[in-house]
Amino acid sequence: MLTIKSALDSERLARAEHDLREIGFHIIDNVITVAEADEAREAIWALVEEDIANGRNHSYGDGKIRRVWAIVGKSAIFRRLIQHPTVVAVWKRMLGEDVIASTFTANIVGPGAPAGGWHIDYPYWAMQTPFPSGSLTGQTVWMLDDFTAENGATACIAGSHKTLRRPELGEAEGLEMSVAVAPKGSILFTNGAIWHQCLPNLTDTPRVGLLGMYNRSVIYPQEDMPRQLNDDDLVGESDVLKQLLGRNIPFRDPDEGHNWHRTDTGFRQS
Ligand SMILES: O=C(O)CCC(=O)C(=O)O
Ligand SMILES: [Fe+2]
Repeated sequence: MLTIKSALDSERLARAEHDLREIGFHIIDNVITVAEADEAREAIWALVEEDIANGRNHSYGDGKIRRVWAIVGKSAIFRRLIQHPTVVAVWKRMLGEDVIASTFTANIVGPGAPAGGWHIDYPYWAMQTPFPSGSLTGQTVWMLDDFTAENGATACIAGSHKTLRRPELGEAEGLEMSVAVAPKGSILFTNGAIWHQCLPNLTDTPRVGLLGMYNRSVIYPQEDMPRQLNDDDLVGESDVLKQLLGRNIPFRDPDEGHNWHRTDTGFRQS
């Protein structure tokens, strides 16, 4: 079980919201314990080995940065983390009470990896500029290792989300960056429109992070979240998990006089 070490009080929540709107990012230290971070890290490592055994190579950055996709259904620890109360509180505040998850993956920056490359996150990269000024999406970087300036920590350009556009090639290189240095178990929250990247890993140890993206419910998720847990697995799970997986979105059917909801394989009547 996850131990919730401290509830996010309203003052801290207001600070997180302010920073995400004005600066574009906010760090909360030690959201989970080192033991919990280690449990999640081990679960990711098992999935990496499974991917390798199955010939799946979701890597970039000279093959040294590896993604593990669609993790929420693959271990109980990820089902707990995706709906962690601190995370849900922040994204409900930024993205609405009916917030949904867009994607939940791991990003592993291996030894000798180059920088990931400056970018903005989905759905912004799929959109025309200028972006709308309200937040559509937010990124949750779970640090499953200490993040340091040497091991591939995430870097952001403060205030860049306010440009409402993507960085031109090379544009971000000359700008001052903020590096998310924090202990294992901490979270970096970012506004999805901020210019950011993972830095090069100059050490001989992989840096493991989880990336939980959350959207306003009107934005189609990046991964097919409703399909990642089947109906049987969801029995006994929380309403917030069902909401995050997009199982509660009502698709109106005015002719039939009821709504449809997503299941793992299709739709059901509500
Ligand atoms: O792992 C990180 O530090 C950030 C990766 C990232 O920005 C992404 O994959 O969109
Ligand atoms: Fe990103």
